[in-house]
Amino acid sequence: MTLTRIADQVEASRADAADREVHDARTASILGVILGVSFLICFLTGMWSHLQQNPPSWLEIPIGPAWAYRVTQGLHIITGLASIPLLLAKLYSVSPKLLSRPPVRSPLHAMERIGLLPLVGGSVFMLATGAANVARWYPFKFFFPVGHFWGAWVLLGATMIHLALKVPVVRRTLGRGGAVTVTSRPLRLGELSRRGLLVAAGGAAALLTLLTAGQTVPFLKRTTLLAPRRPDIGPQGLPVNRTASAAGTEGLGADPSYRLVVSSADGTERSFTLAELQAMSQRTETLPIVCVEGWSAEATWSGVSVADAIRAAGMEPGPVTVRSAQTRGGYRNSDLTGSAVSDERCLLALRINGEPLNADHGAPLRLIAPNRPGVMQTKWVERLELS
Ligand SMILES: Nc1nc2c(c(=O)[nH]1)N[C@H]1C(S)=C(S)[C@@H](COP(=O)(O)O)O[C@H]1N2
Ligand SMILES: [Mo]
Repeated sequence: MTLTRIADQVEASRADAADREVHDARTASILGVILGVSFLICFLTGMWSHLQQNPPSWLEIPIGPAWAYRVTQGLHIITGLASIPLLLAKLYSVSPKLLSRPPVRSPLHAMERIGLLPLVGGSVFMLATGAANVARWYPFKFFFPVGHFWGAWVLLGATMIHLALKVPVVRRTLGRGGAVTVTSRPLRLGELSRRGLLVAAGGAAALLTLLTAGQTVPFLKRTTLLAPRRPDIGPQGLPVNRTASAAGTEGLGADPSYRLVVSSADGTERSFTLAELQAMSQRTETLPIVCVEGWSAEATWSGVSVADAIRAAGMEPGPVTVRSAQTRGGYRNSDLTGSAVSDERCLLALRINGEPLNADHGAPLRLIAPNRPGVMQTKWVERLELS
C-alpha cells in the first residue's frame, strides 16, 4: 500500500466519522444550548458570590433570607460540576471539526479558530480550577478566587462571540423543521446515536450531582459519596475549614487574658472579658455556614449580636472590620456592611448547639451572620473596628 493510499484511507475514515449523527450540527447545538444554560447559571451565581465577598461601596446588598447564599453557591457548584461531562460531550461532538484539515480555510475561518482558544481553553480552565478548589487541591500557582474570577470574564467574552457566530446554526438545526433539514447517514449497528450521547452526558451530569450535591442539599446527604466534605462530620457536628492549630489560635478559648476590643474611627477603645460577653443579653439563631467550596451546614448559634456589642462599648452601630487572633494564613479578617450590623441576627457566637465553641470553630468567639459566604464567617474574633 502506498503512502498516498494510506492517507486517502485515513481521510475517508475521518470523513466517515465526521458524518456520524453524534458529530452533526444538531447534536452540537443541543449540547451547546444545555451547556450554555449551565454556564450562565454558574456565571451569574459566581459573580454574585464575588459581589458578596467584595461588596462595592456604592451598593448596600440587603441581607435577606439567611439561606439565600446557600442556594446561589449550591447552584454554582452543582452547575459547575455538571458542566464537566456536558463539556466533554460537546467537545467530542465537535471534535471532527476541531481536528479538520486544512486547519485554516479562510481569514474568517482563521478568526473563528483563534476564538476557540479562549472558548475551549477558558471552559477547561474554569471547570478544572473550580473542581480542584472543591477538592481542596491547589496545583496552580495563582490565588484561586482571582484567577477564577478573571477566567470567567474571558470565557464570557469568548462565549458571546461564539454565540453570535452560532445562533444561526442553532436556529437552523433546532428551529421548526430543523430535524428535517439536517441529514446524516443512517446509523450502523452498534453506533452511538445522538440520543445515546445525550443520555450518557445527561446521565453523567445527574450522577455527579447525586454524588456531590449532598454536601449542601440536605435530602441528598445519603448519596454523597464523592464530595470531599460531609456536612455533619466534624467537631460539634460541623466540618472545619481551618483548624485552630493551623491558624495558631489553639489556646485562645481558655486564655484568661482574652479580650474583645471594640474600637471606633476616632481611636476610642473598649474591651470586654469573656465573662462580660457572657453576661450581655444573648441571642440564639439557626444559621448555616456556607463554604464557597461547596459544602454547607446549619447550626444553632448563641451569643451577642454585633450591634449589641458595639452599643455596649458606647458606640453607634455601623460598618465594621472583624479581626481575628489568627497569626498564619488568609481569611483572618472580614468586613460587615452597615446593613449587616443593623441586622440583629448578625452574631458574635459563644456557643454552638448549646455548647461552648470548639477551638476549631473559633473559640471563644466567632462571627456568624445570615446569607454570608463562609470565608467571611471569621473565627477567633478579638477586634471589632468601626470605620
Ligand atoms: N479566622 C478565620 N476565620 C475563618 C476561616 C479562616 O481561615 N480564618 N475560614 C473560614 C471558612 S473558609 C469557612 S467555610 C468557615 C468554616 O467555619 P467552621 O470551620 O467553623 O465550620 O470559617 C471561616 N472563618
Ligand atoms: Mo470556606
